Amino acid sequence: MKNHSELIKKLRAIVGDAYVLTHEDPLTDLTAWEQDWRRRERGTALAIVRPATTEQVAAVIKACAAAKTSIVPQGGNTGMVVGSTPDTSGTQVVLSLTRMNKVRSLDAGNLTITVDAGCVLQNLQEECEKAGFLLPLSLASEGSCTIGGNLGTNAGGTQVVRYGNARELCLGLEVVTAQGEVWDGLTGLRKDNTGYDLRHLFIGSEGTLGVITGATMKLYPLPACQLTAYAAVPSLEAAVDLLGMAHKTLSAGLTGFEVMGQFALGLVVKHYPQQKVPFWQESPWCVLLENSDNESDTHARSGFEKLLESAMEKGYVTDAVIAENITQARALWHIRESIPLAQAEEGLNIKHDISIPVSRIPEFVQETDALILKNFPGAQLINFGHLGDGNLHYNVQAAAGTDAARFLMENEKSLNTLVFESVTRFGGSISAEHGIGSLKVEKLSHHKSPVAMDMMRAIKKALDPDNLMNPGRVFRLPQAQ
Ligand code: FAD
Ligand code: 2HG
Ligand code: ZN
Repeated sequence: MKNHSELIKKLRAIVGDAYVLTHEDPLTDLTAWEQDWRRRERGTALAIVRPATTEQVAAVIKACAAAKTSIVPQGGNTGMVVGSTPDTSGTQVVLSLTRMNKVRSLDAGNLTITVDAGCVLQNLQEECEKAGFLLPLSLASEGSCTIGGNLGTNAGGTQVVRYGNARELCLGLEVVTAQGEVWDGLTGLRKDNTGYDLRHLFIGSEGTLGVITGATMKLYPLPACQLTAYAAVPSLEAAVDLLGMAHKTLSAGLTGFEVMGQFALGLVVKHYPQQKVPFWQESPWCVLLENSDNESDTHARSGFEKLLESAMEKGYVTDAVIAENITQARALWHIRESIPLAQAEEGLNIKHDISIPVSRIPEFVQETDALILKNFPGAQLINFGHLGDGNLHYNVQAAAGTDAARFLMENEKSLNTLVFESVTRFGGSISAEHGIGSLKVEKLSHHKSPVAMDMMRAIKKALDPDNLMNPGRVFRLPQAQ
């Protein structure tokens, strides 16, 4: 048994008593740090440690490394795959970055912003907008997720079709290594071919290689207008055809293209009846489009009108609305963003965050839906997501009126196998944007080549030989004693 009290004493000396929370005081509620967003698992931490500076992070990691105590980096704790909460051993330190929430600098000429990793995404978007810039990373959890978590998971969201995911928006990182050394890679350079690009190792590594403490992100000029349209489409094939047409008509103006299945929209109507959801009863699928225009609202509107008229002539769209103003646009986006929340209200569910080449999505869905319904009669399919970049949230819920917890216990493994095998047959990925966390660890090695797995393990061993950084996430390795 390790002497944890010595370590706790050291941690308190580094960050201050108020910023080390433990179970010693039975009145301290650690749920916010120990329970994952989806309520899939509840862990028990040795301590929650909340540093305020990079130097404090480095000192905390050094102290933990010396005590061979593992660390779970945590941002907003909005992750979908149980990657940011401790296990049940009571021996892990949760390193929460949320006190590190300062903008360090904004370089208008270089179109970059350099920030602390604990900055909440929405606060950053707002800061950038005030300065006349767009930070084009947007997800429904933006009110609480952090830029460190976004980079740790290589988050996607709703603007990937135009701007790429978090990786593509990041020009530099500051990282504290597993040994407690600080790597300052906050260059802001768009070109730098001086050997391996270490930034890309840490992005998407889910806290398993080191702790991101700062980041330099790309900015874009604010568009003159961001217009939203919402369309009913008769099939997924038609949605894909509409996407192709939207690329041609709007070109780089196409900054969002989301798809929503009827059952998913029905959940929003059920749990948030105050929301007006257009066309959902008449159409099996609806699509949300965003057109960002550098000229004017009139120009953006005429682009959308041209697109939707042609799409209706071709039969790709059966009905459509273009938001008249910002309030209407927000209401339409709110429908889309409410789907995960409505699903959470509905209860436990199985999530598949998958990507498939866009052209093959309709065939994938048709084939996989049929297989699921054959093998799990009555299962309910909640299908929605970022069709513009080939990412579906292909979720499954227990049959109506049945026990969701029991359905998960009895079927989750075999259902995942069925879906992931189908994903692999269609040349897709079993995790498009949420990561592997704990929930997909067992599956990863079945869907990545042994060569790729060996290289990943070698990188992990080289950077974190004692396996102290978020152990058990992405893959399982023997734990240091
Ligand atoms: P956390 O949940 O705290 O952590 C996530 C992972 O990153 C963990 O493995 C953690 O150890 C690691 N990590 C956290 N901070 C650091 C750091 N500083 N250094 C190193 N590793 C770190 N995701 C998408 O990609 N697209 C979406 O559209 C999307 N929509 C969502 C909608 C809702 C309603 C919710 C609840 C979640 C959604 N997510 C989405 C998932 C989640 O919000 C993202 O994964 C987000 O990037 C996580 O950020 P976070 O700060 O909450 O990270
Ligand atoms: C989204 O796109 C998120 O809304 C969550 O990635 C997806 O709940 C989900 O399955
Ligand atoms: Zn998503």
